[in-house]
Amino acid sequence: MKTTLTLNQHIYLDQKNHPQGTGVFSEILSEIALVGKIISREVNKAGIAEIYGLTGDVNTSGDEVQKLDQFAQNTFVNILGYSGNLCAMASEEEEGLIPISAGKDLGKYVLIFDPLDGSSNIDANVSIGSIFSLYKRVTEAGPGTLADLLQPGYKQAAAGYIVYGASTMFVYTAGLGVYGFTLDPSIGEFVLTHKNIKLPAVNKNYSVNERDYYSWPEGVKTYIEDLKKEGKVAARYIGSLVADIHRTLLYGGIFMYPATNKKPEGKLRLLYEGNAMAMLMTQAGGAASNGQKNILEIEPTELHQRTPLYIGNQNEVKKIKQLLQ
Ligand code: P6P
Repeated sequence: MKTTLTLNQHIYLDQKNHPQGTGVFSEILSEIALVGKIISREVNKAGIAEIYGLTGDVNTSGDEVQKLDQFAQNTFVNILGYSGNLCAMASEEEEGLIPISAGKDLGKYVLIFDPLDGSSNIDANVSIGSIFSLYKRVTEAGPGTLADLLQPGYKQAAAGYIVYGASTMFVYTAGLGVYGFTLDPSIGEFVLTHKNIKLPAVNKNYSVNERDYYSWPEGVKTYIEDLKKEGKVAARYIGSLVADIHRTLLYGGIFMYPATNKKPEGKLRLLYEGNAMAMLMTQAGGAASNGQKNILEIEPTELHQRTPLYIGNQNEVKKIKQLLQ
């Protein structure tokens, strides 16, 4: 009989690779998994519970806030802010640093997250996701500061996403490979289904919103036109980052959100979209660039800064960088 390894078992086994570990890191990952289960339950019953639709608010990105967005945001803050393992948080849904409530212990980690990315797709029942990046604090003690949050992606202690689709999956890396766990609703546990994910070498799909074609840099136009002339690589674009990255990770290919003359820094955010996806893809044998440099080496200057993103198969990212020079 096939042994079932749950996410919590995997996390605690993985903890043995970090002898100096105190178990806090494992606890945080388990708390994020709990957040994922709670959001999954709401996403999967949104239609029935009539919580589709808008709250009437607009977030820092200028996106209309969906009811599920707000629910996801509150779930992250309440669960991760409770345990005393963090000293600060940051989210797409909040303009500034999210402090840990007074009276709670202040931990040695910070968490940056997009609680529900792609939420504009909710009403069409398209896969959406939560994205997270975990860092060790850089300041000595006391409440976390912006310095603890504005760290380059290569300093991530862990990164991952939860994709709410045909099934709910928790995909993460702690720097020793990428692991995927599928939620088994019958036992309420994430179970290991994708061990040590490696990006397939073949460039199977290209994924970009071609609406922007005439605003792209010339190098991107050339790259896409060459693929079309070959006619071997399928175009796949969902418009939900977690879904597009998940497919790229499992099937191979390239995802891009280029800078355009209307969006000179692209659309996607470095801290809670680019960095996590870049760590995952790199750990899976791929690459991630802003067109000039490795995403993970960008020194952030503000929480919501945007970055162009070219991510996926190493050779394809390299080709695009050369065409953009
Ligand atoms: P566009 C969703 O709104 C999102 O933030 C990402 O999930 C997705 O990759 C991107 O925007 C899609 O943007 O301009 O193609 O609709």
